[in-house]
Amino acid sequence: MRTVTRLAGFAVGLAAVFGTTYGIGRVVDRAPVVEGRHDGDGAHATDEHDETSDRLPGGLLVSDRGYTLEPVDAPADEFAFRIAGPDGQPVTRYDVAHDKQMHLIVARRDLSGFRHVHPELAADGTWRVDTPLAGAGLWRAFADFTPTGGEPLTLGVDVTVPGELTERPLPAPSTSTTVDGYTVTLTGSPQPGRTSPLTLTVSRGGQPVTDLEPYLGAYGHLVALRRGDMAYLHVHPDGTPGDGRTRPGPAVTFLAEVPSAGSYRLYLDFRHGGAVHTAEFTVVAGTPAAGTPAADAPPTGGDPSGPAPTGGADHGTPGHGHN
Ligand SMILES: [Cu+2]
Repeated sequence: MRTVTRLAGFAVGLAAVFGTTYGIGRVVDRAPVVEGRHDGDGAHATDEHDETSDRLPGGLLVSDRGYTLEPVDAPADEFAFRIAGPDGQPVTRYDVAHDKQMHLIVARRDLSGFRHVHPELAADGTWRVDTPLAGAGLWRAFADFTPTGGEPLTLGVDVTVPGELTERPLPAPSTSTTVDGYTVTLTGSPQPGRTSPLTLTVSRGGQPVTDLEPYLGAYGHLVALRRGDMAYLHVHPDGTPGDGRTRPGPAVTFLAEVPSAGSYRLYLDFRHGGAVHTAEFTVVAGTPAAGTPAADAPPTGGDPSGPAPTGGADHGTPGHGHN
């Protein structure tokens, strides 16, 4: 009984927060920069908004800048899609980025089941890959590519795999994880609105791994997905193999830009021993650095989901009266 009541209250709180933040603030503010809604020539542009900085994070849109991600019917053991270009025709020419013309990332909406694969392009513009969707659930598929003559894009589409749905809770934030016998530790704390270095350090059996193998043009490839909407963040490696300063481990540094406070799931792909391994972390962006006063947040401890929604929760604060 009590749980039900509390959940109901939580849902109402969320609705209120989203109504305010997204309904009024974000959507209206950002709508003018979503390409395709205006077929004008920029007459609507305002001087106050720099188009680049105003763009949404990647992966939230199925269609952006005239390009649309279109899933294609495929056998059950295959995933296939096309990218339709501004002329409505499938795009067949792509630039290589991070060693590939197309990066396909899939994850369930609960941020479990992450896979990063590289489909094959057919002459008619259809991309195909052995199905990366591992089991039932609500999946998001991200196509990360650069059409020749265009700019880099990440489009996202929902894909449902029927079956019994099991919601997996987001693992608690952690700075260390293990995968395939490797231990990976994370240092650095992403801060909203600025470029933050994140360093991942790989060891095995207590020994630092100093012979990581290049993978996708770097000693690691990092993807970050935001909890709540699966915004897909571009994270750039700091340095490339052979540049004279970047070592093949044990530390790999990335530069991450997170658009907001909140929880993110990080997925580090690294190659060692001829195989690609994926280490996963939950991080909370906007966590004050050590020594910084934590605003007026009470020391509740234990809620890994980040700052509580504000506005309405501060009853009882001295001096906060009602009219
Ligand atoms: Cu890739």
